[in-house]
Amino acid sequence: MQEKILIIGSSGQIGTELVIALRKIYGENNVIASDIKPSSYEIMNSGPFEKMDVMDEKLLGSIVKKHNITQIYLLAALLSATAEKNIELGWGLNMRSLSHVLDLARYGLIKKIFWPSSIAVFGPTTPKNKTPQYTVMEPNTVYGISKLAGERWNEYYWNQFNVDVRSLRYPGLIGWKGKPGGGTTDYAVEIFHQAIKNNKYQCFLKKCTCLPMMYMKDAIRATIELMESESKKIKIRSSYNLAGISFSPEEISEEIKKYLPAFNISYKEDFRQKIADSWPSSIDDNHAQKDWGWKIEYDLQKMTKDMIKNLTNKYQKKTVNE
Ligand code: AKB
Repeated sequence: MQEKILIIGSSGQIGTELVIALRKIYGENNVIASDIKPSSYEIMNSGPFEKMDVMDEKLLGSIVKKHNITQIYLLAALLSATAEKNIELGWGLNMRSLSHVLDLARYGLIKKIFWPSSIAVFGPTTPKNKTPQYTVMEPNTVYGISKLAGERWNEYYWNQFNVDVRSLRYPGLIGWKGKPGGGTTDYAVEIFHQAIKNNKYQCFLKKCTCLPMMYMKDAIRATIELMESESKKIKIRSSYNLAGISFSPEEISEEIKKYLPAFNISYKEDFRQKIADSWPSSIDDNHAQKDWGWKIEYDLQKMTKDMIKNLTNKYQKKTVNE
């Protein structure tokens, strides 16, 4: 049977890359992008797009029926920093969107769901280094609380209704195609843009704040590998730890300086420092490795090289076209 995939949140940082990757595998017309606002030029011109607010359960149901959707990747969410500024919307959007999609599977309209969780499910009482899959979880941000609640709902729907839902606890994601929107780890993307454009960057975290991160190419591959694994291999239905690479602003700026020696970083912490301080510094993803064969490819050096190369090209093309 032909899979038909709906990506909710195709204009965001992950959606921008995931839609294109899935269209290459499943065919352009079998991957329907959707968002409240238009997606990238590449997405809008390579396959179907539906304008949709995921809070509108009726509209979601009608789009699922119209396209005979079999799988949903639910990427729409308010991230850690933005959700702290609007706690009602953060909680409402993050929880209601998940419950709408879980119910579509519960009542047999779709077969499989991907839903991203985050390292934000951990909190200040969690062991900071090599944080294990099963540990103390007392998140103290709205985003973290919503992700932990979502994980519990996933497992519940799997146990009670056999809903095939799969999830990853993403670290901070770094890519050159889409920009992140409202997270605490956003600095690790902004730093590349500012280094290439202005040779300087003011970081909103302290120089020694070490956080788990991952290059987008690895994150997209992890997502697709998880979704394409046989169901019996997926032993964890809440969400899998995903380690990535851990570094501080100072360490990434040293790596960038190897390509842009004049680059200068300064530090002025804001409210996001407190969020970062509550998260792990590094993650243990043993279960993902064992259960479905996960293996990371990009380390800090390889990622920095690829980011600088691609972003420099992007900015040069922009200047030529201007
Ligand atoms: C954020 O910073 O809020 C996100 C995340 C780690 O989930 N990038």
